[in-house]
Amino acid sequence: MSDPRKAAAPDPDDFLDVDGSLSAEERDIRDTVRGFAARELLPDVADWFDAGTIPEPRALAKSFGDLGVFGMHLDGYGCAGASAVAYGLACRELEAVDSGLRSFVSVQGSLAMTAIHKFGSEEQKNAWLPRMAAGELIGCFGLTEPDSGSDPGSMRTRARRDGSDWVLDGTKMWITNGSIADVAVVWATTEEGIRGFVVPTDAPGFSANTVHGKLSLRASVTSELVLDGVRLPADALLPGSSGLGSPLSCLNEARYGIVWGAVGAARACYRAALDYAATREQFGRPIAGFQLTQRKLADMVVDVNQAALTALQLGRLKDAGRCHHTQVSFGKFACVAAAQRVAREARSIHGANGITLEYPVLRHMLNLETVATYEGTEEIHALSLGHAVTGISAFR
Ligand code: TGC
Ligand code: FAD
Repeated sequence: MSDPRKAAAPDPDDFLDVDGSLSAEERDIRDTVRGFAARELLPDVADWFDAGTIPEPRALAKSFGDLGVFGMHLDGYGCAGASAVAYGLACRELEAVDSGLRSFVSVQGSLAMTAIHKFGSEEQKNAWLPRMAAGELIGCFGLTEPDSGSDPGSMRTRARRDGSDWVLDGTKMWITNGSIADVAVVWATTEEGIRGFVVPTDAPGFSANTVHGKLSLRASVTSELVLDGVRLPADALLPGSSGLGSPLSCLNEARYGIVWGAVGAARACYRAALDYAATREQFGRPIAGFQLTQRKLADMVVDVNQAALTALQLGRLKDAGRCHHTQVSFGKFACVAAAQRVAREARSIHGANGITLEYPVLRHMLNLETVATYEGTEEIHALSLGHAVTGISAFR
């Protein structure tokens, strides 16, 4: 038995040495994305959040493409074919900067590209995926509608056949990257149930309106998509898509990335709070020396590390082909809630400074409101877990 007194003191930034079990290749990917994020994203992200937009989304897409993170977990068609853990690490490092930036990558790779990769024809895959992986084309994923959020099965967007064409009518809402996208993967009801369509955004009848006034995920473009008699050739249909399970299976991929991303946001808030507590003095000493502050830091380091362990375990299960979608729900439910607690405590440790953009904590806290809402709200994932453990569905 090893002697715990001789073990090295834990690193406050990785208390349980979760990253110690990463392979050399996984560590390389982590360090590459972390370095990119520190150089290319962190210096500007507060300004982007303040402005409520990403000023040069095409340049950003190209940089993400060059970095190799778009669809990095997919095989072939210009994608990196990386492991689930490697993809998770990339999400973690991006979301440590801002949830909106991880979202850019999730929507492109885990949603739009995954839908084409899973359900597309060879022609569709060759036409879209290499250029999306390279960041030359931006994709979005339209599932949610104004009246169908948690219950996407109630969607009203319809696709009807007209000769060999398809004609799409409906409205999608809250669509990330909608108004900067070249291609939209749109889910619609047909006579055969829900199917997916690849819609070039320059198709006549397609328009996108940017949502303004968001107080969360401000460094991200969110849009309404309007489909007004959009006529598409027969080959716009994703031939392998069939039923609500098709879009939901794409969501699993994005939710998995969010599990890791939440760890990144939590870690960034915890680190900011540690730094601030060590230097901010009140009553003649650093606030880190007060018992109440230490309790907050203890809660935070536990939340960050438990969330990191959950993410890694899900990644290992996924790489072994054994990750069930309700286990992804477990991760989204647990890790996003942990990140919200950490962000809230970090904000309180920062006092008044914590409400400014000079520190990252309120920005993360506000972003996490979106992260807890999209890709299945906290309640939906609680019900998914409840269903899994009881066998009784309580959704309706
Ligand atoms: P239900 O009858 O339970 O399921 C219909 C079919 O789908 C299967 N299924 C799944 N398959 C794969 N993965 C999953 N996670 C699945 N969940 C269910 C299910 O087995 C069934 O298959 P079959 O063969 O029997 O037909 O459907 P329901 O209508 O009762 O709804 C279930 C519920 C509530 C869990 C689902 O609708 C849901 O997940 N709602 C939340 C909606 C949501 O998450 N929307 C996200 C939109 S995209 C987004 O937010 C992008 S944010 C940007 C970013 O990611 O950064
Ligand atoms: P509702 O479904 O109306 O829920 C409102 C409240 O009711 C929630 O608290 C919910 O948990 C609760 N509730 C609903 N049903 C139940 C139930 N059965 N039991 C208990 N409580 C329940 N969608 C896309 O398709 N593509 C995107 O790219 C995308 N990006 C987004 C980006 C942002 C910034 C945001 C905010 C959202 C995005 N979404 C996207 C939409 C997102 O997926 C939905 O907001 C989410 O699914 C919830 O739907 P809703 O907002 O309509 O809330």
